[in-house]
Amino acid sequence: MQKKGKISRRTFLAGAGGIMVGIGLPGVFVKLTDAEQLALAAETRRDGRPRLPPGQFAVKKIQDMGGSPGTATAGNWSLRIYGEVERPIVLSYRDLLNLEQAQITCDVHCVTGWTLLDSKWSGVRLTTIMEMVKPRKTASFAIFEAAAGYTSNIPLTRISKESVFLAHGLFGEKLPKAHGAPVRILIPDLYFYKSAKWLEGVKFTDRDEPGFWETRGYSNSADPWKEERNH
Ligand SMILES: Nc1nc2c(c(=O)[nH]1)N[C@H]1C(S)=C(S)[C@@H](COP(=O)(O)O)O[C@H]1N2
Ligand SMILES: [Mo]
Repeated sequence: MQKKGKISRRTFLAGAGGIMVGIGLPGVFVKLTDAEQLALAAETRRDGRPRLPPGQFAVKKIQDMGGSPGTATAGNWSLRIYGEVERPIVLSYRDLLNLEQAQITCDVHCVTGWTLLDSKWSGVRLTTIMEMVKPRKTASFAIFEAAAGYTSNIPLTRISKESVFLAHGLFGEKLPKAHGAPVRILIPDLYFYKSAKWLEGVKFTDRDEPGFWETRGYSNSADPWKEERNH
């Protein structure tokens, strides 16, 4: 199974390679005009990094990258938050909506090359959840568990936790099923495979647990500005 995943992904990458025709991709790219691309190339983020990471191209519409959706609806979804924490909890969708809500406008970067600029998400910050469950000092990683066994992992000390969201809204609407409804994780500054759709659990751990793509040839650290695509 692992081998199969790796190969199909590589074939997929080859199909998307640089030329932006979108062959082999589930969606069709809506590209920027030449003028927009020039302006974008000159843009710098607040943190001083270029707006567009190396080797990426900007698109105007989010791509549906597929995956195995969960069967949960808002009515029966629950999220287990556990592991190296003082107070493990299980949240319903309603519980999540009753927590402090936040919005973020950010860019997301798929390892296959597309970058969606200015995507608008709503949800709950991971830090809000962390205040509730109180991770122990030993908790250095968060593992995101999604439907059908998909997982992703992040180190809690080396990334900006404030921008990590449990997202339930996209562009002012309920998050569509294809993009991870009822709730997905959003980690804007790492390649988008870290942003697990159809989220079911968040586990805090003292040891790293490389996730679905991280164990199939993709980078564990996944920094788009360092082009950490493969390992
Ligand atoms: N559960 C789950 N989450 C997932 C995936 C997946 O296959 N299953 N694919 C990842 C990858 S590789 C990408 S690029 C993004 C795509 O999200 P999108 O379909 O909303 O664009 O979701 C990520 N999260
Ligand atoms: Mo991806």
